[in-house]
This record gives sequence, C-alpha cells and structure tokens, in this order.
Amino acid sequence: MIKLYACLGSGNCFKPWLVMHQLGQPFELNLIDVLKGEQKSPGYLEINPLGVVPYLETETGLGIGESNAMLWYLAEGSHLIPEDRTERAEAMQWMFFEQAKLEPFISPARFFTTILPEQKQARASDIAIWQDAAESGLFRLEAHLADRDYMLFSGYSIADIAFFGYVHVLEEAGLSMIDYPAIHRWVDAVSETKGFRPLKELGQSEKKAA
Ligand SMILES: N[C@@H](CCC(=O)N[C@@H](CS)C(=O)NCC(=O)O)C(=O)O
Repeated sequence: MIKLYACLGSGNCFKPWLVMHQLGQPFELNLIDVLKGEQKSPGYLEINPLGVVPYLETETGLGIGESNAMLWYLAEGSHLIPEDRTERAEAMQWMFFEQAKLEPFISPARFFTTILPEQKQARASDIAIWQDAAESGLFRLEAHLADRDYMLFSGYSIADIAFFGYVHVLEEAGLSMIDYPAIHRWVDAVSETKGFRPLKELGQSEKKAA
C-alpha cells in the first residue's frame, strides 16, 4: 500500500493527497505534526532523512520527496498527464515555476499570517517581502490563465494541482483574490473537477475511516 506522510493544512501535502483521491488510488495517510517538530524526530528521519513532509513511500518501498515529483509518479498513465510531448514539457515548466516563484513566498506568508498568527507582528517585514514576491508570480499566472480554463489547453492536469495547493489559499497569506479574476475563475473550475476534495478534509476522512 502506498504511504503518504503529511501534515494538516499544508498546500504541498494536499497535492499528492488530492491526486490520489481524484484517481481512486488507495493509500495510507501518516500524519506528522510539524508544529511539534515531529518531522525532525529520529523515527521520521529514518524514513525521510530530509526531515520534511510530504513524503511518499511506494508499494515497492521507493521513497519520493517533493510534492510535484509525487504528482508525476502518482498520475503516470492517467488523464492527468498529457500525452503530447510539448504539453508534458509545458506542465513541467509550470511546475518548476510554482516551486520557484510562488510556493516559497505564499507558503511562509500564510504560515506567519494564518497558521502561527501570534508571530505575524514580529515577522511583518518578512511577510511584506514574501507578499511582494508572490504578487509577481501571481501576475504571471493571471496572464497565463486569462485565455484558458486550465494550465494546459488540453485540460485539467497535474500542473493545475501543483498550483492549486497554495494559490487557492492566497488570501490566508494576506493577498487578495479580487486582484486576480482569471485565477479566481480557475480556482472555482478546479474545485469542481471530478473527485475533488478540499484541503480542510486532509486527515479528516482518514480519521473517520480508522
Ligand atoms: N518543495 C517541497 C517542500 C517541502 C516542505 O518544505 N515542507 C514543509 C511543510 S509544507 C515542511 O516539512 N516544513 C517543516 C520543516 O522544514 O522542518 C515540496 O514541494 O514537497
């Protein structure tokens, strides 16, 4: 059985969790509490020496780090990976962009604004820098989505899931969705795709099933 190590509320952890739900892939979820530092515990470091989540263990025991690499592994052979060579390269291009230009800024701004709001004041100048940097990436994404429904012309794919992880919670990073009408429309479209489950359900349905 595939095992996903993840923490609650994380856009990066949400990505492999969502793709497995959308593809009907059974998996075991192991929750790691990063606020308690469980990702640096000796037991977890034996599983993933990098000490971060998400982390995926495949049926063969292969361990995969990096949420976007997990999407490529999990969606192999499905409709979520385009068949066309150019579109596969385009998907990869955008997924690198997501990790370089958006995730490193939306994620910490959101962390110190919404997840640990007691540190918001102390980190105010960092948050402003992260928000500015995120706005540049969002501006580019907005222009890209202005004339299409999804990241790729052929339809919904892992490139959408990669961006959705953090972009759909940009307001929790103190940014405004009103500034990005094409992104807003795309967020709604992704939320209506088959088998979609919201981030707030990560860990909830698994708890009920246990
Ligand atoms: N680029 C990585 C980011 C992994 C990452 O930084 N994960 C965060 C949670 S979203 C984490 O584990 N933070 C705790 C730490 O760095 O100790 C991915 O996409 O999987």
